[in-house]
Amino acid sequence: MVMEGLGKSLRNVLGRLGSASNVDDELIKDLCKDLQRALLEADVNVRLVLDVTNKVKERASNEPPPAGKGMKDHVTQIIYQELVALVNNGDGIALKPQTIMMVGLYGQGKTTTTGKLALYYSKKGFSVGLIGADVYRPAALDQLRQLGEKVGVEVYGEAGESDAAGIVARGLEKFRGNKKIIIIDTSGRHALEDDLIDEIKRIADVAKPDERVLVLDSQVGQQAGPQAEAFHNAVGVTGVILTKMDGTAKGGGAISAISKTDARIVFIGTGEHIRDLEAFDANRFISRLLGMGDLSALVQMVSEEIDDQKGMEELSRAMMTGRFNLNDMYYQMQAVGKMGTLQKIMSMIPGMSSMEDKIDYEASQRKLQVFRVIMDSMTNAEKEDPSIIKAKRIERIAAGAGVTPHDVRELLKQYNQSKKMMGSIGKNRAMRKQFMKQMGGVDLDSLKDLQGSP
Ligand SMILES: Nc1nc2c(ncn2[C@@H]2O[C@H](COP(=O)(O)OP(=O)(O)OP(=O)(O)O)[C@@H](O)[C@H]2O)c(=O)[nH]1
Ligand SMILES: [Mg+2]
Repeated sequence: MVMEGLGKSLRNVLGRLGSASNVDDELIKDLCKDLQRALLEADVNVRLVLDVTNKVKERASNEPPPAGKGMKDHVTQIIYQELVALVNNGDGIALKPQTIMMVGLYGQGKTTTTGKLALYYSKKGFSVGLIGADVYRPAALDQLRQLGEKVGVEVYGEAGESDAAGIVARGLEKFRGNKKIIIIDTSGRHALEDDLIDEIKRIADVAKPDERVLVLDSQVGQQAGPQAEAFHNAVGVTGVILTKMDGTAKGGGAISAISKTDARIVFIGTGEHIRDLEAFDANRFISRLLGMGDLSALVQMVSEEIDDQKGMEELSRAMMTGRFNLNDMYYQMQAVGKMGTLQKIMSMIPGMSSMEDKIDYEASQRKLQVFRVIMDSMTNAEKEDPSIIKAKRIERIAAGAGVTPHDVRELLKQYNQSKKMMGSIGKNRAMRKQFMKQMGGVDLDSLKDLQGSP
């Protein structure tokens, strides 16, 4: 499979770089050749391939590595960044009223993804209407109706009708004015056939959809390029959704698809369930493509932005041993405050993404700011041993920080809860998760593990 091949050959390129004894122009030239071969084999457009390798060459010879970073890490980072740039082809689908038309071959996941998108937009507060324009497969309308029922959105369809464009015209008439988002599910075929192309052209003419989304199974390798091109020529593909990213496929075919359409990847499907849809994230995608094996290198690269290694170690020690004072908590909060960095790291870790969605970064950020101000009004002795903080001290601290005594008590309460959990954290995974949630959702513990890996 081509995308497996792509991931593998890209991993080989990085592996070669990693094991080289020194990095010179010769090696970079060789690596770029390998990189070109890997991308060309994955059917990536020649122009794009040359763009990538020229940039890698140019940056590797002109940009000095940042202080403290070796040439290997530097070049790894450049290659990684240029691959991210290659797939980072624009923003996701806008959160505004619009009509979205799904296209793609048989079984790629159009109907399922239509349901997922319906849920996505409903959750964002939009009214959604679905139009079933698959007149080819008899059960298609039922499948869509079931999905509509699950999500709680209206579905327009005409069982037995064979004129897809007619259905769409009538569906639009019904939904226009009362649905903000209209999504049209269309038929697939085993192969690109003229009648399919004609049909989706006619539908596009009638619907004038804002987005024409190509749904592509991430298992599709070599054929992804020509498939995408044919759909693009017919309706002008504006976005790609990659499905079945939960499987073994790593989605290399997508690179060919976007290079043929100039469209951006907007979402990925990560399972059969209606919730299994993730906004596309170029960093995450490339780290997936490169495989978990290279994760430590990537994290290494980003973790350099968390400068206070020692503080991190102290904190981990505190967490493991249960000796945990307010200074530790303060440090922890500071680390959490570096949200940009932490978010970036999390985005690179396959599997962390679902967790990331559950974190209310803004709320924890606000809370942290208040806590920070309060701690700045405490003496060192108080931070070392918060148990000495009684009513009088609480009043003084509150006055110093310009907050109410209640806020100070909140902080102490949180501290006490955290401390109580500390003892169990080293041993118990569920506890660790709970703690993480309480502290604003960041698993510093596992970060530390990652940082510690070679
Ligand atoms: N594991 C996994 N399965 C998926 C995903 N998306 C779709 N599927 C499954 O893929 C199969 C085909 O999905 P459909 O949505 O019916 O595909 P389609 O493109 O509408 O197919 P036709 O209407 O026949 O052209 C179904 O069994 C889905 O459950 C995904 O992201 N992950
Ligand atoms: Mg379908």
